Amino acid sequence: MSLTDQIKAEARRLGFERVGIVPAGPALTHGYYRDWLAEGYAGEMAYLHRHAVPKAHATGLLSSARSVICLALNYRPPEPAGNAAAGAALRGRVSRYAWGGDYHDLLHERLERLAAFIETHAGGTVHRRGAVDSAPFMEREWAVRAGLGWVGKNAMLIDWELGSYLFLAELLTDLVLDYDEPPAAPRSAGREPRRDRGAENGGGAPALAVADLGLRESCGSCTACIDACPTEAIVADKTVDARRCISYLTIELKGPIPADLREGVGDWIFGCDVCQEVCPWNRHTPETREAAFLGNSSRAVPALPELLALDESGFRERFRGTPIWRTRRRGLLRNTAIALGNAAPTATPASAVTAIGALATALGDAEPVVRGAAAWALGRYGGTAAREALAGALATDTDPAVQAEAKLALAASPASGGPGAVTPHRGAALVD
Ligand code: B12
Repeated sequence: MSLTDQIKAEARRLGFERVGIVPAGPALTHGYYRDWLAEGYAGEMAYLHRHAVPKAHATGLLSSARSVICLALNYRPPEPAGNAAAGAALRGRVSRYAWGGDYHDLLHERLERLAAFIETHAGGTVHRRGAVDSAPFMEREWAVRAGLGWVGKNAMLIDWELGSYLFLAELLTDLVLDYDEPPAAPRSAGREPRRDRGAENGGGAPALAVADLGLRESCGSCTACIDACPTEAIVADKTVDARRCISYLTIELKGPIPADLREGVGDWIFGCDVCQEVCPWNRHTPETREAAFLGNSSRAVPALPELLALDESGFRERFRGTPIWRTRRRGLLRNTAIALGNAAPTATPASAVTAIGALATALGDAEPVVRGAAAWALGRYGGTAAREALAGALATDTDPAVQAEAKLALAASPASGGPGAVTPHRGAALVD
C-alpha cells in the first residue's frame, strides 16, 4: 500500500468519513475572499482581515507545505426526544454543531494522531501543521479542490452523500503524496443564473465574482436556503453577509443585536441551521458516529427562563468544554432574552407570566447588553407588569444604552393587556 493510501485508511479509522489530498499552492478564490471583506460582510470579525494575507497560499500556514490533506467529519446528531417542543413552552434552539462537546478539541486530537501516524510511516521528520476552523486557511475551497463536495448557494461545503453537517479539518505537510482530482462539471453545464437578493431589492448587495473552477456543483436551480434565511443573510450565490447571519449575531457579535434583525433571530440562541435544514441534500443523510456530538433536549432546545437565571458559575458548569463557551454568559443571556421576546406573540398566558418574571429579573443583570435585550423583550409583552419593570429601568438604570432600550420598549408596548392579552400575529393563536 502506498503511503497516501495508508494515510487515507488511517484517517478513516480515526473517524473522518472523507479524505482527499491536493498539492499545496495558491488559494484560487482568494480574490473573492478579499472582495467579501471589502464589502464589509465580515462585520466585527477583525481576525478575518488579519487572515487575508496568509490565506492567499497554503504556505501562509506552513511555509514548507507541499500537500494539503483535507478531511471531513459528519456531526449530524440524531434529533433528541423533546425536540418537538422547540418553538413552544419558552424553549430556544441551539444549532446542531453545538449540541455536543467542543469539536475543535476532538478534531485537533485526531489530527495529532494522524500526524503521528504519518511520521512513523514516512520514516523521518515530517513538517506539518493542522487546521480546524480558526486557522488562516480557506477550508471550504480546499475541501472542494480535494473532491470532498461543492460549495452550495448557502456557502456550505456539501457532500453528495453526507450533506453539509460536516466539520472540516486539514493537515498540511511537506511530504509529496498522490493527489485527488475533484469531479469536473459536466461539459454541457453552464452556471445557473445568479439569484442576487440585492438586485431583487432594487440594489444593495452586489454579486461578488464567484470563480468558475470547472468543478461539479449540484445546487441546480434550487434557492431553498436563500428563500428560507430568516434574516436574508444569503445575499447571492455562495455569499453570506455575516452581519445578517443569525450565527454571527448570536455567536460573534459582542454588542446588542441590531433592532431590525431581532425578530428574524426567532428562537435561535446559539448559531442557526435554517439554511442547512431546508437543503434537499440534507434530507437523507446519516447520523454522526461520534458519541461526543450527540445531543439531548436540554442542549438542543433549552428552557429559556432557566438559562436567563444562570449566574457565572452556573454558566461555567453547564457550558465549559462546549462550543457555547464562546459567547460567554453575557452573549448567551442576551440571545436568551431576545428569544423570550420573540416568544411573546405565541406565549400562553401562563408562560407569558413566567417570561415577564424572568425578563424583569434580568433588568437587574450586571451586563448592560443583557439588560438592554431584556428591556426590548419586555416591550414585546406589554401589560402592567412588563411596563412597570420597564419604567423602573428607565428611572434607575445608569447605562444610557439600556435607558434608550427601555424608553423604546415602553413606547412600543401595549399599555393594557399583559399576560393573556398579547396580540397574536403571524396567524398564531393563544392556546393555554
Ligand atoms: C468566519 C466563519 C463564519 C462566519 C461567516 C460565514 C461565511 N459564510 O463566510 C459566520 C459566523 C457567519 C459562520 C457561520 C457558520 N459557520 Co463558520 N466559519 C467561518 C470560518 C472561520 C471562516 C470562513 C470565511 O473565511 N468566510 C468568508 C468567505 C468569503 O470565505 P470562505 O467561506 O472561506 O470561502 C468562500 C469562497 O471560497 C467562496 N467561493 C467563491 N467563489 C467560489 C468558487 C468555487 C468553485 C468555490 C469552491 C468556492 C467559491 O465560497 C466560499 C463560501 O462563501 C470557517 C473556517 C475557515 N477557516 O475557513 C468556518 C466554517 C466555514 N464554518 C462552519 C460552520 C459549521 C458554520 C455554521 C454552520 C455554524 C452554525 N450552525 O451556526 C454557520 C453557517 C453559516 C453559512 N451559511 O455560512 C464550517 C463549515 C463546514 C461546511 N460544511 O462548510 C467551517 C468550515 C468550520 C469548520 N472547520 O468546520 N462562520
